Amino acid sequence: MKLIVAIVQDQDSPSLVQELTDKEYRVTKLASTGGFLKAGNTTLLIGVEDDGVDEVTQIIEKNCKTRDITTSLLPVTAPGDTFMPYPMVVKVGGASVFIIDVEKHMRV
Ligand code: 2BA
Repeated sequence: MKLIVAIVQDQDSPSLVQELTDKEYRVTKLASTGGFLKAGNTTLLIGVEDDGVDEVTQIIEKNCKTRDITTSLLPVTAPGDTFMPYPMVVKVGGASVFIIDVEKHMRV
């Protein structure tokens, strides 16, 4: 068994969770925050038998789009020791996915 941890954009999570649950995968959805942009994102925990990993990763790929996000969170030093917000475009997504071996899974 594997635990798939997928960090996705909030906009992509409804369709992704819907398709996973329609296909009878079990999903837990957590509200999370990215360390870099400090913006909300969604972390999904998906426990899956080994033979389901490929299908789940395909479903994640299908539902998660790459987007350009403009952030002004990064201050740069300007002459005179003042800080100015500096707009910066970063590409976010589709998804950051970690696939972890599960030693044991119990439902008690
Ligand atoms: P954030 O940390 O808010 O990062 C948002 C996006 O900002 C990243 O998109 C990436 O394009 C950019 N970025 C992040 N750190 C950067 C840096 N040090 N310098 C320049 N640009 C940087 P994604 O790579 O698609 O990541 C989306 C979200 O997935 C991240 O939000 C974070 O919550 C999570 N994530 C990504 N990689 C991770 C990892 N190795 N471990 C834990 N969480 C991760």
